[in-house]
Amino acid sequence: MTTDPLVALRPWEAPEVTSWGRLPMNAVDRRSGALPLDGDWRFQLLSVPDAPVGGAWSSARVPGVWTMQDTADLPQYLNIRMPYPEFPPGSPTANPTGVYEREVDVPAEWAGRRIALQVGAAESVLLVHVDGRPVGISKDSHLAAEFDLSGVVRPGERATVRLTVVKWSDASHIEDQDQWWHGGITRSVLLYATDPLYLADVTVRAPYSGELRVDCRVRDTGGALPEGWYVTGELDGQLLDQDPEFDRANVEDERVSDFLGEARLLTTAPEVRTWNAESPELYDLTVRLHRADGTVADISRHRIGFRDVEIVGRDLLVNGERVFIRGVNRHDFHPLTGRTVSYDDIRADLLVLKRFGFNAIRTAHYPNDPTLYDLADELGFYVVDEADIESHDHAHEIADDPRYLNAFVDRVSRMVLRDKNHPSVIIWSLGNESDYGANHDAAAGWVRRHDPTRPLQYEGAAKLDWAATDDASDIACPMYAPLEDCIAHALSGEQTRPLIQCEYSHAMGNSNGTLADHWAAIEATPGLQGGFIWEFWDHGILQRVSDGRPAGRGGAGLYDNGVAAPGYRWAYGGDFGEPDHDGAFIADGVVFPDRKPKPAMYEHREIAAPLRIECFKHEGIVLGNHQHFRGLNWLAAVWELVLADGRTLTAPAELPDLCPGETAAVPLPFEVPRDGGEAWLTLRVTTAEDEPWAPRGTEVCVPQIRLRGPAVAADVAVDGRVEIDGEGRLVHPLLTVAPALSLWRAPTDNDELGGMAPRWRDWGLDALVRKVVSVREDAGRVTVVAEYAGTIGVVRHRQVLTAVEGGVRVEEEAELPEAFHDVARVGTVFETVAGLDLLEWFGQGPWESYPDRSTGAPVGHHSVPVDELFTPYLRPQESGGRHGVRRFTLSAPDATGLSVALDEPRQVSVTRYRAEDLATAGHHDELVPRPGCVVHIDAAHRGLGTASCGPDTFPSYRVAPGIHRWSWTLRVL
Ligand code: IPT
Repeated sequence: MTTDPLVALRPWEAPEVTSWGRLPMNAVDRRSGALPLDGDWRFQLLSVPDAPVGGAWSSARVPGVWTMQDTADLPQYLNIRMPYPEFPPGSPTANPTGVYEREVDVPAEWAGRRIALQVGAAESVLLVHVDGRPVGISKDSHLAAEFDLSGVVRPGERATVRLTVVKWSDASHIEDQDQWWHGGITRSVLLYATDPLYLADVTVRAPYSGELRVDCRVRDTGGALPEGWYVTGELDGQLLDQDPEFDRANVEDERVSDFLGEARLLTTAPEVRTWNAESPELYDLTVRLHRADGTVADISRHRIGFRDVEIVGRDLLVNGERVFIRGVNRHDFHPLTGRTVSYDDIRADLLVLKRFGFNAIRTAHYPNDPTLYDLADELGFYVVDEADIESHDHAHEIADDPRYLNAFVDRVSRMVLRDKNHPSVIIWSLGNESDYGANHDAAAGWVRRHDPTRPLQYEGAAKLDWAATDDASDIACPMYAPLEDCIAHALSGEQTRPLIQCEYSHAMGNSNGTLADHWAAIEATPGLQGGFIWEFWDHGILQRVSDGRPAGRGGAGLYDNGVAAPGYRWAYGGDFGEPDHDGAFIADGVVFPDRKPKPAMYEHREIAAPLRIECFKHEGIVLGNHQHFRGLNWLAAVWELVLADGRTLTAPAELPDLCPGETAAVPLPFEVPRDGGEAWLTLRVTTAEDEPWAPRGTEVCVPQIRLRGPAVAADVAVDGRVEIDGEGRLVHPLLTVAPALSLWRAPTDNDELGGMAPRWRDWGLDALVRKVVSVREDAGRVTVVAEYAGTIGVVRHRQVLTAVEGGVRVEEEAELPEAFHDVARVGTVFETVAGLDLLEWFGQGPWESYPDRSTGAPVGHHSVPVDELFTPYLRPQESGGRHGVRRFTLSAPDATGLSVALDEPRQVSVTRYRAEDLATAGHHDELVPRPGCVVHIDAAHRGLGTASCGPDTFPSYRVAPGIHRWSWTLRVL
């Protein structure tokens, strides 16, 4: 039996115990001037929390999870299910427990000062000992815990700090988020000292009006406050006023002042520069606590922003404006360190988000690293700050379990106390996927009293009735709601509060179909204001293939462009040998694990474009400013006239001076040549100057409008021969596999989880059996009729091959019986000889696009090496498609090769992989590229949708049965 009182308490199975000896949370940032304790600590991993600590130490990096370092306990991915069967508050007997220890030399100059230890974050139970003495306990894995060590350590001497971290606990049941399970200390540890008289908290109210109020709470370790103390504040160098009323009430009445130690500072910022996500104007606020002689006892520095957030009717208003929330859900994630992220990591995340048009972040599903909020203030994001509560597997039991009441209120209140001064935080969230119960109402009550300046949201409450007015949510914030339901609600006349989806457009694999349709509806429907895409990251962990271990920090640089270096791969659920896991569902972000943006990001960027081409009228091109607060002077642009004949003409663009919401016509910058066929006008919009989030010249959006439709050019039939083999297949010197009918694609994650792919396999779409019915040859033309048999019927396919000038024209017709009512594609597939490594096309691009995700890909003349066309989604799947392709060439460096002209804009893909190559690989590193090209030309291609978690694509993007016709002409270059 252990004699350690902290261990003997078994706090890991006591939900009522949320902390012991922990200091109250506050908004005074102690990071600067502190003694950092990050680095290598002595470490041992116990198999159970009450095992004796032995003499065998290894070392572990702090901050860092031990699951990504060299220990026996590896990451495990499970979404909803807990990794063990014990009911809350129980935990499994086998319970990895990390013991971290190190010596700390307490500075001699700290004599007489108050000394505190801050542990940035530890999951899931932290026990603190100093020199063998129990100091404190903390739970709440994503917020800091502070402990007063004043009476425990001696300045000028060395102390031994031991941090014991128990992995599984009662708290794990309310930290059941959809992410990797890890264990360890994930944020920095530090020691700091203050005067015995110190600023215990600072609360800033900085409304749009500029009337600043700063409430300060002072403490004295001696107990009663000394006579004569006072607080001053400075806003950008200007002294703040004391609130005389307030001071008198607190200072003159001995009892009140001794206990409360409160002071209030006031000012009105003249000509206030207000904060919003487009122009995040910040002010420096410095609060000083003075001793009676005027000397400074403590300082607290803040960067504050003046802004209002309120709900009026059913609109969420920022500074009076109904802003659109173009949000994303963000975890603290890194492929080498798990949940430990640096300032640079976070900044890089936010720069990518800004560059792709996002203006909001939901800190899914816990308070993120404190730096996130500093940077969101600085770069401009609206933040939904979410408490660390997700009880998914046992949601119903826990929501009303009084043993967890304290934990709910504790977690929500500590988040609010930490983050309340950030202008970026516009909404509090009670957590995620935890049903709805009295524990939520208790936490909601606390927030609403403590911070009436911000709305509160909780999906679990609002989902019961979007129109309710008496629950724990001020916002209807559903997840993955069908668009038609959202529109119907907004039009119903019943709407009582803003509708902003907390999660939508699930970004797993090749996804985010119908995003543009969503936004067209949001922008057109009062009452709808946006949502948060699920999610930012693909949480792939860099893993050594040889021994299956996480690469850890040693993996730095071993990836590029979304792909892991040879010998490594992006691990997802199951890859660490977890007996129970949820596979690739962890890879559902808009960026790869190395933060490389997926093609869907370009779609988002265009949908969020600040400047748009509205239409083309006789007076010119109508441009519109779609921002809420900013003019257009931060943008520069160039016009492009794209002509089907291959020309792209450019002209400088003068952008009109438009206020938000305004439109103006500008003259068409080109004389459009009469010849040249189809014509498109593109505006390439870039940053005019350096922005805090992008250097000058960074592309912001590429709006486009069609000026002229295509001219119809008929192929001229010539006398010639089309060669076919005995099976009626085209024989061509540049093709290694003749053109055949294809109805299948390598299932996307949406196809698999949405149920389409299993159906397609049942139907035999992946292995259609071709049988020639007839071959008829006459004067330079061959007609081949074949049947492609699946298990549910036969698709009749006719190919008419005609010799035309320079090549062969292929006219095709496929007749899909009713049973084939929702197939992946209807089109042609063929393979080319090796060496044709460059694709050039006229159509949408340059990035990947699909029928329901093609808004962000402008029509143009694009050119991309074949190897770069493919998108390396973590679990290989259909990828690399290009929408609206009119013609393309595939060529070798010596310009030999082939060209294909299509009858209409079609979905085309050129990759190194057959659909079955992709469908049978679990990871990208298992793929063996084929030397030639696998080319698909589709008459119809199913949209991507988001059915891996949420709505499927719309019926209009599905492939209907019946007759499909398409044609194309193949020529040798
Ligand atoms: C929803 C979760 O909130 C989120 O954490 C993630 O799991 C997402 O789904 C899917 O990737 S919950 C789901 C049951 C709708």
